[in-house]
Amino acid sequence: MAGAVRNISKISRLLSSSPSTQQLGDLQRCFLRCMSTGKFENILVEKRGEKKNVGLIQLNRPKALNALCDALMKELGTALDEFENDPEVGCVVLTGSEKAFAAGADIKEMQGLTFSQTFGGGFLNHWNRLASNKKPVIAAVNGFALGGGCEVAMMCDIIYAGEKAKFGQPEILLGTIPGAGGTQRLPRAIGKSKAMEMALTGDMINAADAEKAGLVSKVFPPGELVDAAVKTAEKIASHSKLIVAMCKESVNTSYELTLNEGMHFEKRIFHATFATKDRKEGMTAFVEKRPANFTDE
Ligand code: CO8
Repeated sequence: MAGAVRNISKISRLLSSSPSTQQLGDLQRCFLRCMSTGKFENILVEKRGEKKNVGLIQLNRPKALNALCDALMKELGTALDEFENDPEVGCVVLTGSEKAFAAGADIKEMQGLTFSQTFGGGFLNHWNRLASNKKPVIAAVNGFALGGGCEVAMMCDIIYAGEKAKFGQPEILLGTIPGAGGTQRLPRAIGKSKAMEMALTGDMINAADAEKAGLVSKVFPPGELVDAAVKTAEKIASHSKLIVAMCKESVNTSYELTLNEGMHFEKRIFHATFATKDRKEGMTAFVEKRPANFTDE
């Protein structure tokens, strides 16, 4: 509610002057934030990019460093569903604030829970929603990505980091262990020794080390991070959504299968692209020396 009031005051301020083009852009952004603040309590949602083909989700619990409470994760699922069903959107960017992408699952929510409540109640099972998104998701990580925050970033397809980002799995310091991929996706991303070091000590690594280890693909100055992620997302969104989904599925399958099985799967998907209009259009456009006009069919 406070966020909505802040946004409404900003809109009134801008309208009472004669807004420049840049201010009009601010105005539009503010309006979108205002709309999404009305709908969601813990995230901000808008569409970005020249063609508005990028869905941007910003985690927005600043006082709790974007701790991933149950309500936030449910809202994230809803926002992802909406972008998944929006034919305009071809890629999603997930970000937080400059101080924190997310400082983990909400410790205050977990503090009083018992084994029977977590095991019996399937505690936080819905966190998997992000990992099963069909459209690609880019994590733009500024500040802390700790525990569940690091795990959420790793559920995304690409991670870009701000120079001051810090990644860690500090659950061991709380007397527990990672529960959403920290012991599974992290070793696959950075190797056993580094993952084991992080999980067993609880120590954080900085953006430069995360890039060196292969956890993140690029590092940017904090203020440029989200725009850079949106730019990459626009590029992905300009391709056939159908083929992008097939490509994403094929890369992700490499985590599940042996090399032989994976090669077989890839070949089947490659052959399947020949059943699409977009494969024909892409190759015809190349031969005719013109840009491809994909229709996602
Ligand atoms: N949960 C709840 N609240 C949090 C969390 C969190 N994870 N992190 C920070 N906060 C709150 C603090 O309590 C504080 O609130 P208040 O002002 O009301 O006291 C506010 O955010 C600001 O935090 P700090 O004052 O601590 O800020 P600092 O800048 O001093 O420190 C740190 C920043 C280093 C990030 C520090 O806050 C910290 O260590 N946070 C906890 C990090 C952590 O341990 N994360 C792992 C949590 S466990 C987890 O993620 C398991 C995931 C399992 C998923 C399973 C899915 C199936």
